[in-house]
Amino acid sequence: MMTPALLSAALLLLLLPGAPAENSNQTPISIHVSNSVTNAPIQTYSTYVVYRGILLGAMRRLQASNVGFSFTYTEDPNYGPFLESVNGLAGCSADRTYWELLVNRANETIRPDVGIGCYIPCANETIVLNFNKY
Ligand code: B12
Repeated sequence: MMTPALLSAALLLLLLPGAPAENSNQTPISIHVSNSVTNAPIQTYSTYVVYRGILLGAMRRLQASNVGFSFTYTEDPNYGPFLESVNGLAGCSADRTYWELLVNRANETIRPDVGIGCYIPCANETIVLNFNKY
């Protein structure tokens, strides 16, 4: 049984602003668009995923906000969405180019083993969409 003092403390915690990110349902992330083929300047965007939301959701939201970010994808029958183009530049099998998905977190860069439809970003991660060769 909770004492009245404990009960009011618990209620106060629930009402306090700045509740944990999980409750606010917006996990902030950055998206960087880079190009390892031409070394064009990196373009930087801010957006968010909802709690445990997929990267594709954040990319759709960013595109809809008209800040100059656009992308297209194709649907692979086995693996889902394959990122085809970003900001008007498309990967091309004849040139062996594609959009690589990288993630900068803390002091490391990882190359996720899933695509944009499966990757679930963590708070404050930088997602790097990098035009590259294979
Ligand atoms: C070759 C290959 C690639 C090539 C494909 C281009 C080409 N023309 O060869 C390139 C380098 C582009 C590539 C990229 C990526 N790949 Co890849 N790739 C493979 C690999 C080694 C062989 C695929 C293949 O040729 N199969 C034989 C052909 C006949 O079958 P297919 O159905 O036509 O193959 C197509 C699909 O596999 C598709 N494809 C390849 N990779 C991916 C990834 C995703 C997310 C999707 C939707 C489709 C897709 O491209 C192939 C050619 O058209 C497989 C592993 C394996 N051994 O199967 C991984 C694999 C499919 N790739 C994988 C991943 C994660 C990626 C990347 C997300 C890596 C990254 N972090 O950037 C990116 C995709 C980013 C994007 N743009 O959306 C994972 C997918 C797992 C999953 N459940 O999502 C696999 C299984 C490897 C792994 N890590 O386990 N990949």
